[in-house]
Amino acid sequence: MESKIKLPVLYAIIDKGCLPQSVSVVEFAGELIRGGVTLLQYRNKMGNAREMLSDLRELKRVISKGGSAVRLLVNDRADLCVAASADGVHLGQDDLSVEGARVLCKSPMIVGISTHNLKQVEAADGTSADYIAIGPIFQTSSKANPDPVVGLDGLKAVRKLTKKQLVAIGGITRGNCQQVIKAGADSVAVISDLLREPEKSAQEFVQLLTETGTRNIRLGQ
Ligand code: TZP
Ligand code: MG
Repeated sequence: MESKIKLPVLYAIIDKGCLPQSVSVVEFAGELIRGGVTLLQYRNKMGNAREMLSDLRELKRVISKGGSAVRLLVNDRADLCVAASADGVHLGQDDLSVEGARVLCKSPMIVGISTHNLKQVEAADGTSADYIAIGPIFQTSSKANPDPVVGLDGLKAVRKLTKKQLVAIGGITRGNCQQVIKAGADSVAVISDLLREPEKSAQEFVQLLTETGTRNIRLGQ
């Protein structure tokens, strides 16, 4: 099944557990948005539902105050997505199924799913998911117990299996993101390479990944 949505090239993940203690989720989001981010995911593996809902509501407030077209997705929790009126949910293999989450997050809300191998990608392709995330593409230290690295060749193989929007995740930096798009990803999801100087890093990612950047690497083939 093909995707109805088009994702931006940069998908910024705000992982609360990875932020320095002195930086709030809202401050961090503000910087990312100033740097040109239009798709954010809130990820919090340690917090309880109340804390998560409170963070999500604050995030919604800063996003709508800016009047910008920024979409906010919630990691793992379709219930909190609805409670916070967020734009969608990102599911893992152990969360609600895509169709289970759709009961709460009906289209045009976004439902995305994480996959880690070709079998999971094939299964996800047969669902109503709006996008499939595949990873880790490279080694990452931002995720506990990551699955084996997929690599750029694995990403190319995945690209052949689905027409859905494809998000690459895991170890993606400003130094390797162009190769990832060239290997077939529509979007790159990033945690750590946005943590230091978020506004500047986001700007650089967007610059590298927009048409000029990708055209340059195609011409350089
Ligand atoms: N899923 C697969 S890899 C990963 C997640 C959540 C972590 C990505 O973080 P980073 O710091 O961009 O490698
Ligand atoms: Mg999950």
